[in-house]
Amino acid sequence: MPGNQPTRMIWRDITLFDGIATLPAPMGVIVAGERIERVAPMSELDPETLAGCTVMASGGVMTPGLVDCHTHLVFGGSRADEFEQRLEGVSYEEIARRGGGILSTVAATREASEETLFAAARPRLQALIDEGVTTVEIKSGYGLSVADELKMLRVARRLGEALPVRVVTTLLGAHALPPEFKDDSDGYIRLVCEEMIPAAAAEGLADAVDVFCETIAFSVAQCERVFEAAEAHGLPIKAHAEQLSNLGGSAMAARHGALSADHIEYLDEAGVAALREAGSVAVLLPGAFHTLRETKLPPIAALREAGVPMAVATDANPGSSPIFDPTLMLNFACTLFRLTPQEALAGMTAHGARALGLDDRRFSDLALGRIEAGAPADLCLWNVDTPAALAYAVQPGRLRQRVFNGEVTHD
Ligand code: DI6
Ligand code: FE
Repeated sequence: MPGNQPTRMIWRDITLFDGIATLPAPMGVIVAGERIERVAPMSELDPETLAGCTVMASGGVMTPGLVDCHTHLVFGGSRADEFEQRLEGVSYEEIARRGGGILSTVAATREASEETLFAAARPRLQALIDEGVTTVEIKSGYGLSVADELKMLRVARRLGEALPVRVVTTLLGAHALPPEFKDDSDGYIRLVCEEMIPAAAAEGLADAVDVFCETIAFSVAQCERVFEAAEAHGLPIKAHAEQLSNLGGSAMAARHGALSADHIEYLDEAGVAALREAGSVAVLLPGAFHTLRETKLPPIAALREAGVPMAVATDANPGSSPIFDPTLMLNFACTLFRLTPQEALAGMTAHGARALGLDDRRFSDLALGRIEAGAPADLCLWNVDTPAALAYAVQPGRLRQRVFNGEVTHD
């Protein structure tokens, strides 16, 4: 081998969705080591260049590795019993009032050891990986005490060490009010601000801080206190907002420079404008919309018109979105929310990365979610004819090759 240059790999004659758009020509993608070295039409690659590369595949559709920017993959227990109750007509809210819902997962998560949580989450994450995910965000939020939130975040970090996937962690201490603070939600917010965030920051366990801004969770003012504490520790912020009602949580989050506002079925014009001005991402979660049989659609046309980037994620969690299938979300985003297949794909690649602050050099030296020279080689090759076909058919098992950080993990 000449010198100590890394072995080059080429995917040739492929149809390329680069994270934003589909490139029409038969394309070539060359990977050297952990990075993408070159992306070019086949006609521009001379014989000498081609001779220096190992052909990994010829033909097929290539996309960036999928980015699932919103999950709650680490949790104890199951809520299959509540699913049955809901089918019998008991509402999500009524189940919550009976002490079920999020709080039933909190009880099971507190009970579980780190080992148990890890063992339960691993196959969920493996399912995402096997369908093309190379970057995943994992939230805490079912511990709701300093020790149990840190336990969840530690499990999330360990998952990223054990499996070939980038894990981004988010502290969601302000997810629900734990029973021991039943009549003192301000007291709980103080705990989040004064103990939980500092502890997570000190141990380097959280990459961002999230809140649930909703009538059944925390007020705009309480969420703002959480954001101020996050800022004091240099942590970026995001919000579950406008999921069940319009409180203005997204606009407040945008004023604080939020990476994203997530759910946003009830987002109004002012909220759309605030996201646009802040450059925040609108994260769409069609799995929760589907599971809760929502009827209020997020303001897709207004977001599109304003140029707000739209991400798509699974929201994988035991209650409102027990769905561990990223390509199904591409289909749901189109079928339920009327995104174009290209928009849905951008939502699970370039814009998903942006919702995590990983699309540019603001928070890291990665440029994830795109296929371009210099970016980490996180790639998926699919057995489909066109990128749109990935969203069109609901058909697991079409992943032909998966490359994570320059390593072929699936072939
Ligand atoms: N919104 C949701 O849809 C999930 N969390 C949130 O803030 C629900 C999580 C659950 O039901 O366990
Ligand atoms: Fe969520």
